Amino acid sequence: MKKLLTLVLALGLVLSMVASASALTIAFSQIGQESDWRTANTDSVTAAIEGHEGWEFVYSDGQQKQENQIQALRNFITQGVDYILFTGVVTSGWDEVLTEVNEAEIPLILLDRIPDCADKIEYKAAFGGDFPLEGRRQVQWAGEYLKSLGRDTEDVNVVIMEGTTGADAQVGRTEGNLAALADYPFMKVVGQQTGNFTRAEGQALMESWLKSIDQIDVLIAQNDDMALGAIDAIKAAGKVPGEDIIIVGCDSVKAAFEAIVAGEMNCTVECNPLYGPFVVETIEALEAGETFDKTVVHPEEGVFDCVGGIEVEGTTSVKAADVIDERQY
Ligand code: GYE
Repeated sequence: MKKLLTLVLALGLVLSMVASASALTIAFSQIGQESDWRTANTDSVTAAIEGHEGWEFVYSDGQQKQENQIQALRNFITQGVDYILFTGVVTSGWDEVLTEVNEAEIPLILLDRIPDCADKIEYKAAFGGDFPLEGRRQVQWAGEYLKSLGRDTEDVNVVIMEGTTGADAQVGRTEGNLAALADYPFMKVVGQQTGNFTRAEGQALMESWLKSIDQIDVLIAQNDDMALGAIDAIKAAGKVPGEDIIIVGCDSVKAAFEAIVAGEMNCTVECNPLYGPFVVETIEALEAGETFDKTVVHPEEGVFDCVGGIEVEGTTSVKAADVIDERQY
């Protein structure tokens, strides 16, 4: 009897050790809920972690405020979580709090918008879009499409609707937009302002541009939500989106595919938000003792449009109508 009891106790101890070895608390400081991209990103990470046996997910929505995110990171430290996933609403101002994360020795994984202090802090892995490339592809698509229409002999007026000022995705895409414009001298920038990555602000900005700028031929919107908001403003002004104004978005969310198929939008450059599988694989590998270098891993991204076959840097566009059914977000 005594032997049996010892055996049962020993077995219990082993089982609890196994359970605690795989039990992890993973915290995510997310930016907010500004776009369809963000929703897909949050859903992907949440599902992947919550679906993993033994892993607990702690989520914090920063509601677009840096101070909320700083508070969330400090709370994660106090709670003693096992991993922190972080994307910052803007690029600068994270040095102090991320140093605190390092001092607490909580492994940090950078996602999406990478902070500008990345080279000064410790992190285990980083994963996010190649924003300058996405920005170049937006302009290259518009330039090549205009050429295919024979419109490279006239002046073409372009407006650039930027994302949240100071966000990595805005900084990188703007840099890419402007760099690529140098190759298309017939494209002239007549407006450049932020629409804050939201549908409502994209609509309001387009409304004001349509009132103040005589001729707008192309809209480069740094995300699809702003492009979709702008479409409403263009329609309200009695113009035909996708025809009177060529519209290029970014992200490749399902709603943009629908707008392209409906003829109201022309192109969307992909920025893949489905980070869940990457996060799980990375944490599993880190737990198994693997290490990664500090370069940012970029997801594979394409370009989807109204015609297909337009050559941009590193890829050829695919007609959105042909692949809309496979779209996951
Ligand atoms: O493109 C936009 C979102 O940081 C890549 O943020 C992300 C961007 C994305 O609001 O829709």
